Amino acid sequence: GQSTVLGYPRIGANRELKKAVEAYWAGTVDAEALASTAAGLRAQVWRTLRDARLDAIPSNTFSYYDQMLDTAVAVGAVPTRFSRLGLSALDTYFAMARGVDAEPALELTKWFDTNYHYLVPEIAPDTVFTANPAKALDEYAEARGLGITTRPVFVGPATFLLLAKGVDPFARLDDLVQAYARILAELAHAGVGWVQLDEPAYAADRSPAEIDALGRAYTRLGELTHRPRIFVATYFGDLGDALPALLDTPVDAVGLDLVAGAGNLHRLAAAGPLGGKTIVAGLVDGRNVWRTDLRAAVAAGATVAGLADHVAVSSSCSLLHVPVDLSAETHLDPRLSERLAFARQKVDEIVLLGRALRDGTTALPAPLPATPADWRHDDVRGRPAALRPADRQRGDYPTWAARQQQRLGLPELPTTTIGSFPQTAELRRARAAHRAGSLDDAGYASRIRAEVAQVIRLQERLGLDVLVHGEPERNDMVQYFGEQLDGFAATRHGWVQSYGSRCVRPPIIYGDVSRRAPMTVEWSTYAQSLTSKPVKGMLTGPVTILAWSFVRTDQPLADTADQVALALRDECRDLESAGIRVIQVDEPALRETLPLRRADQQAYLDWAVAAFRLATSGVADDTQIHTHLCYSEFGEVIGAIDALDADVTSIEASRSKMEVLDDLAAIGYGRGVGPGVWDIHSPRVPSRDEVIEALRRAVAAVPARRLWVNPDCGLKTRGYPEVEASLRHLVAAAEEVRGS
Ligand code: THG
Ligand code: ZN
Repeated sequence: GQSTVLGYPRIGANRELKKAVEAYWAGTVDAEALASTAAGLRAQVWRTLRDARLDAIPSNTFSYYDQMLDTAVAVGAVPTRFSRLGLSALDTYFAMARGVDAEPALELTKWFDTNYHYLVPEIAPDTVFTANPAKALDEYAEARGLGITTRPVFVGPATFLLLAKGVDPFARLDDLVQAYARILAELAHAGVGWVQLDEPAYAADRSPAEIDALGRAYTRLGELTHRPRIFVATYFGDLGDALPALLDTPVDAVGLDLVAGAGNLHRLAAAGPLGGKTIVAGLVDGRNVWRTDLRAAVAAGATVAGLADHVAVSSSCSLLHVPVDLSAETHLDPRLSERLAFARQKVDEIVLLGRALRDGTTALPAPLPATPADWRHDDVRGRPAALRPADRQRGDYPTWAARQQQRLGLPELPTTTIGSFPQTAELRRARAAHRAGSLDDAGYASRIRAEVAQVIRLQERLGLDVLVHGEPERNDMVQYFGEQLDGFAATRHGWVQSYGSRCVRPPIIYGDVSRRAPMTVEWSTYAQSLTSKPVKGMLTGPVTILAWSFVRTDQPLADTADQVALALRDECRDLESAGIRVIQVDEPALRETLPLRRADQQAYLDWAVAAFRLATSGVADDTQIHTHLCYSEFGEVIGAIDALDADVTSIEASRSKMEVLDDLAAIGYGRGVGPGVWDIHSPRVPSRDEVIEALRRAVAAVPARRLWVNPDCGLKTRGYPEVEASLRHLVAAAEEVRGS
């Protein structure tokens, strides 16, 4: 079998792309310097893949910001609101990605169930699709110049439109396919032998009409006489009925995710003769960091070989979703690193698998020995089994709400914030100095305490009712807990692109999770010691901790979630004993982790809700539990939000004009709710009158005794001047509406 990958990280081993792009935005390097850094990064990737002896190498997987945006530009889908700005091609591109004064950016949203975010193309009825393959052609030529033949990659036309917004974009598929046909002709003209078109949207539920349209689109493209060979890549799950539809078209290769979509193998077996097509078997997990069980993978590859005339081996999806190179992680426990594979190591696995399938004699490394005994914590493993339903259950809401109110003595429409306060440059410097060892533990702690004290004073001065400590000690809301829990490992360089130039460094959950010591109690109690107002304890929930980590695959997610939940349950109890009366457990990832297929969603929601309840139900009735969700379109998860059993839920609402309150009312949600009255995603300061208007709308939808007043989300990305002004207006508005 041939070997290939569907895509490779583009950020560089040391996030060189992030630094270059941000420097260009800041005006400290020009377009030429940016272009030359980018070319260097591309050359590095191609050479790496060639030197690893990968047979087929992708190109056009580089992007200054996002591959959906690149495809939008390639098909001429640049909204007139950007093209009319009269900027250079590069600045028009960045205007679409980030907005400019006069024009907000394209919407950013999650790429399927991954942690990557793409820009949503805007397709208007009058959008004229054109063929602009310049970027792909340039990269192809650039690689040829290095002696490397590549396969340009684009998002496929069906997925592109299914993810776009506008008036029924998918109805424009025929028009769009015309533009792809012209792109393919130009590629063929330049000598391109293969092109890859990605259609991950078909791993989610699709209507028969959408599946027919996929078949029609690729029949049309496959029948072109002047084209490269076409490889349609699918990933993130089972294709279901879309698989036979795709196999029925005259494309040359079809890629299947055999990691997230084990059912694809059965479908393939049922499909009958494949007419000479190559099946590209995605056998190496592109979304997690574990070494592949190569013997099992070879067996699956051999099954595919028995069904198809030609088999190639690849990653299950683009390697964009894993860190670049494990060899940079020199500090990890060797018993852990020998179990890991990042993008670079996955390429070696794929090459080995390709050889093994071709000649059948390649010696494969032995499977790993059993997990080290000290990664097991029998006390932790025993706890979930000993749990009873009562351990995930609080008392009777109306009774406990009254007791909480008695203890907290809050006014009607209590004001609060979501938890984080601005992370100043000085704070970041202190954290970096502490990490580097030039600031000792005591010096760092006193720096953090000073910050907490300042944040408490500010909130008292503003007159907020429930205060927060501001989270100055946290880099990231998952990383922070990962660093303190057993069973988690942190990487030093394991960056993964989240969106644009922004990256995250997800921790790795490799063993049984347990809490060595209290994680947040010191900071929360210090903050509480400075004020008589209640200070909220701040924790990240079990679902979000799992969603933003690389998770072990040797036990069900539900079990790992319960282990994390038990650690948080102990933390909640410790906060409570230390005098903290309100605890917020954030679950911003609850909705984004929802499985793509409806058939899998209930099982997920069941364990997700159960884990949250396990984390939060160990406290006394008069300790108030809050949760925060970073969005307002609940869709399938709205029932689960009610089932979380939190006393107060804060949500994003300002952009949707409080409509979310009607959605909550419709399902009979009857507890506290804090609809955000200030859109913190924008640097604008809302006026007092604007906040009053938002509050009046909220009061019309929810009885005032259940309403809280807060911003949409945490304040860590904002600056102090705007935070202070906005919170002043927020408090004044609450006072005004309380009185009326
Ligand atoms: N933490 C983690 N995952 C996440 C989020 C998070 N996934 C979804 C969402 N939030 C993504 N949002 C962001 C927002 C900001 C940044 C990254 C993802 C960011 N990163 C810094 C950068 O790239 O410069 C690096 C931060 C650091 O030094 O740790 O700004 O909140 N886990
Ligand atoms: Zn939020």
